[in-house]
Amino acid sequence: MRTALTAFAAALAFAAAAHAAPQVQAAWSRPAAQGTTAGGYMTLANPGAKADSLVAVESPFASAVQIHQSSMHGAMAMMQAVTAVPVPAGGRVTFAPGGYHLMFLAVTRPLKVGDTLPATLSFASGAKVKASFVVALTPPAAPAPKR
Ligand SMILES: [Cu+2]
Repeated sequence: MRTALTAFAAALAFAAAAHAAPQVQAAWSRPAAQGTTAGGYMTLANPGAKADSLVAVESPFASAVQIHQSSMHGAMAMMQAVTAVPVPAGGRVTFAPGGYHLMFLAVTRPLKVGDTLPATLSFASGAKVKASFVVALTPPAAPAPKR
């Protein structure tokens, strides 16, 4: 009984937290050999009325996950780790090659096209959002109107 009540309370808390939590859309990663680094790309949407920031990412299939930002310095592409990515209220942020991206460090298994890579995204608001990164060679197509 106690366990059931605890689970119920947890479900309520989750529902409340999920209400305005940021959403992860079109998450994908690229194929990678075991032990190497895989990039992670997605769109973060914030349906809430308050700005939020992505501050951490964890995946059971990576020894660590870093948040990076790529930029061009003259003709050289550079990337650096960032500690937070702001997601404006009612806005969205795209993670894509050449811009913000996740780095799944030392993946614990080979990533092949069609695999999914689960991850948990933590936000400054305290929201924790689960996502599945689909391993693919190209970004997932925009969702078709009737599917
Ligand atoms: Cu990077």
